[in-house]
Amino acid sequence: MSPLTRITIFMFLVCVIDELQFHVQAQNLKPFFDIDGQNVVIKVLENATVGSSLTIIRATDEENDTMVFSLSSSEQDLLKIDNSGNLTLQKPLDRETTDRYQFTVHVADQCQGCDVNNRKTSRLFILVIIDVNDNTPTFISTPYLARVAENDTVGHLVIQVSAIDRDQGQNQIVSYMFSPSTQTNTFAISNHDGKITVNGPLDFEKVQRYTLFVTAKDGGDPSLESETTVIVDVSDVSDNPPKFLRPIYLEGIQKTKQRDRRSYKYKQLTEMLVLAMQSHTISLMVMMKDCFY
Ligand SMILES: *[C@@H]1O[C@H](CO)[C@@H](O)[C@H](O)[C@H]1NC(C)=O
Ligand SMILES: *[C@@H]1O[C@H](CO)[C@@H](O)[C@H](O)[C@H]1NC(C)=O
Ligand SMILES: *[C@@H]1O[C@H](CO)[C@@H](O)[C@H](O)[C@H]1NC(C)=O
Ligand SMILES: *[C@@H]1O[C@H](CO)[C@@H](O)[C@H](O)[C@H]1NC(C)=O
Ligand SMILES: [Ca+2]
Ligand SMILES: [Ca+2]
Ligand SMILES: [Ca+2]
Ligand SMILES: [Ca+2]
Repeated sequence: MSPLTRITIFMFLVCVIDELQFHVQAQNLKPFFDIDGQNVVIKVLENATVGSSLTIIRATDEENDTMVFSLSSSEQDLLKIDNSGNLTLQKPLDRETTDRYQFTVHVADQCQGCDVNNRKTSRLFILVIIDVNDNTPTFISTPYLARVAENDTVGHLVIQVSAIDRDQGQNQIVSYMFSPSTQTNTFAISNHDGKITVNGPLDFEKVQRYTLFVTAKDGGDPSLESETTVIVDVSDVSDNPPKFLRPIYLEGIQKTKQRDRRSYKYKQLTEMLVLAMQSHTISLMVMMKDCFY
């Protein structure tokens, strides 16, 4: 074999080895996200503490190259990820303000001679904020003022109270009840819609104003509640004309009809005198008229 041939073969081998090395380097694969058991949707309670871990994002590099994690999100500084894929919360959450975020996790490998910026694999994740019962039902217009007529009957709608709760699901469902401090059962309240109705007889001569205390309670566990005052004024209806005592008077006539007129007149006048002392002037005048026609 001539020296020239040897050199040619040597150079050829060098080329082949070079080519092989280049090939191996090109074969170094980018890391990939583990799909198995890794949900794209990450759920977190809205009361999660700042600094707590939300999940570990898992990725694999075939060549066991060092992996570098990074994030991109429109929400600056909300999340942080370290190179073990540990995703941590950096700001407090509030589901009532924002109930989900989208963010992209990038993972790159640091292989020899590789440019880390060109070796990113990316995946979109969604952070879903789960409601916590952190809002109390709030009455819309408090205190409530209502008016009923004293002749309003059982079932008559007095007023509807309403409280809103900014939470979600059971944490938002409000039920209404009279607080223990409500001293009367002249009114009833509908548990689900806050309608207050008349539940017993009203009498302006006895009670002119009722003060009701209403509690609104949400369905959370534990539940939150608030209280409002409902003032119900009773209006007078002229259901109390001066008492005439006519039945007694008529009875008097019946009993004395058979007796002589003088006796009848005398008894009647005596009765009227008694009545006159008890009764209103107007009643007396009516009686006098009845008596002498
Ligand atoms: C978040 O709220 C839940 C449900 O009310 C409760 O069990 C949990 O202890 C709270 N966590 C924190 C960190 O306050
Ligand atoms: C993730 O980070 C949190 C907060 O720094 C830490 O408490 C937790 O131990 C870490 N989890 C893992 C698996 O490294
Ligand atoms: C990478 O590491 C794993 C576990 O440590 C090992 O089983 C595997 O053979 C390694 N792969 C390479 C290419 O070194
Ligand atoms: C109550 O009394 C007023 C006045 O007498 C009358 O106009 C009204 O219809 C009555 N209402 C009821 C429910 O009876
Ligand atoms: Ca790699
Ligand atoms: Ca909240
Ligand atoms: Ca609530
Ligand atoms: Ca909430």
